[in-house]
Amino acid sequence: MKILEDIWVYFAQNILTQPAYMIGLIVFIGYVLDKRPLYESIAGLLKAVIGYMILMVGSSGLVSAFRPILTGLKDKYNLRAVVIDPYFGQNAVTEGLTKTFGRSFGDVMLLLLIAFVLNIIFVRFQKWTKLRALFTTGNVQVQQAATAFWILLFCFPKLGRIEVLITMGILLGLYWSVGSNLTVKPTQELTEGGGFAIAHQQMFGIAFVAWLAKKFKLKGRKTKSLEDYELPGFLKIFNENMVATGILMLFFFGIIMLVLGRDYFNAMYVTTKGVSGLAPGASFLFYILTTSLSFAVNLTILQLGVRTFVGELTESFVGISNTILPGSVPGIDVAATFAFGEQNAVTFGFLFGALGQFITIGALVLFHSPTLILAGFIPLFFDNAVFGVFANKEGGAKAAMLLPFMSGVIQVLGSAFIVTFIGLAPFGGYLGMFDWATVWPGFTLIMKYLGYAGIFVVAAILIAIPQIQYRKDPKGYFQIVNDYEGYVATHKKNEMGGE
Ligand code: ASC
Repeated sequence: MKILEDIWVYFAQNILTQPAYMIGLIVFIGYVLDKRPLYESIAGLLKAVIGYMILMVGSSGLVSAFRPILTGLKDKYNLRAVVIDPYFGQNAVTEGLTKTFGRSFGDVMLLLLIAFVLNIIFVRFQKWTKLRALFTTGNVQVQQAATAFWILLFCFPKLGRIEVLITMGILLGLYWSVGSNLTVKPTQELTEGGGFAIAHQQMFGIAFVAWLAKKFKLKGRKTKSLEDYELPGFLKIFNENMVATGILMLFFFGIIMLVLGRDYFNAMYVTTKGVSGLAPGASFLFYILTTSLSFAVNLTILQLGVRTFVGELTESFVGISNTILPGSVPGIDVAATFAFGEQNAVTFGFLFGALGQFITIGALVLFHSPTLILAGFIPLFFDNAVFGVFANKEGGAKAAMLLPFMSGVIQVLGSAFIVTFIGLAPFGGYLGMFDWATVWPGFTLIMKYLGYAGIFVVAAILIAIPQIQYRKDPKGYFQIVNDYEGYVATHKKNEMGGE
């Protein structure tokens, strides 16, 4: 037994929670099942791992450069506020658990095992469950497990270790399977049959945005997408994505950096021992310029990483979906969507989401909210910029501005409510991603007020969702993953016939 447990912990720590190796392993297994030669399977594994590592360079470059700028206001003005960011959320939970509940959650690896096995079983028995996606993004699972643990203890303080583990295993396992399954259609449409779904923190959000964006399409008229705007005169330079991103971010972060002031970045230089921040005597102007332009640099790196591994993943997954898990797709990090769709939608989504968040934060101050929220970079970029991409694809330019804006408002309000309700506010952080500011507060209310019956209600809601999706389009439901071109052909015909 002990040896099995050791093997599992080793696997969970080094592969399951490290998406680069997880994706690499899936690619390898896929190729082996597809009877490719071993050398080709190993080459595929390496390319996928390297691609994912490139993505992480871009994504962590963005996060490490821009997170301190957004949270700087908290340090500078000594604010007591909750930062909405998954890492702040995780730290807050870890710190608060012992102080509030006198407990800690040491069973993450076991939980991931339960959820992973459940997810595979659900997909394997998709004839009944109607679930099609395999969740592979272990890093966010760990963050979500921490928050879910707090929520469960808040609702049911008396639950023992085993009961918590079972309840969480079922609820999170369902949320991961059902959520990523919800993204199958919008992601297939965005990537034109890319062969993957999203496994992240805004899966319900993506399905909702894609659905709502479609309503922006005017019947019988062509809806303008961001790429359809030919800008006149000097504005033409905004048609080039890198230039547009560079200028807009320079403006956006330039203002915040000026407000924070030179001293803040000089102090950062000292505390980080020169790793980041501004060296004494160096030019502040060029520091702002370099930092802001690095947004476009890191975004480009991130996209290169996605392009490197997604091709391998799609090709190799055929081996898995032809053999052990028919009709399935891998659910992967949401950053993968940045390599698809209209590039300016990323920037627009980010900026309009930020506008929504800032205005709402202003309203919290104005109305003396008991909890103040501070914008975090990860929800702004990995929720709202993504919503911009999906909204632009499904509903055009207006949707790409309005929906991320609304998301910004909701992220702040939903997080302010839940973090106050569950008593996490004093610890200064909350996960804050879209689903955790909407769906999970809803689940929390159900469980808090219905008691144990609430657990069954939440599970029943989750189980029902894929059934409803399936009933809307029984023919296309599996075809969209098994044969995307066939799916497009039949649906085009139906649409034309229906008009
Ligand atoms: C998150 C989180 C990250 C990023 C990353 C995006 O929610 O915790 O590190 O988004 O997954 O690529």
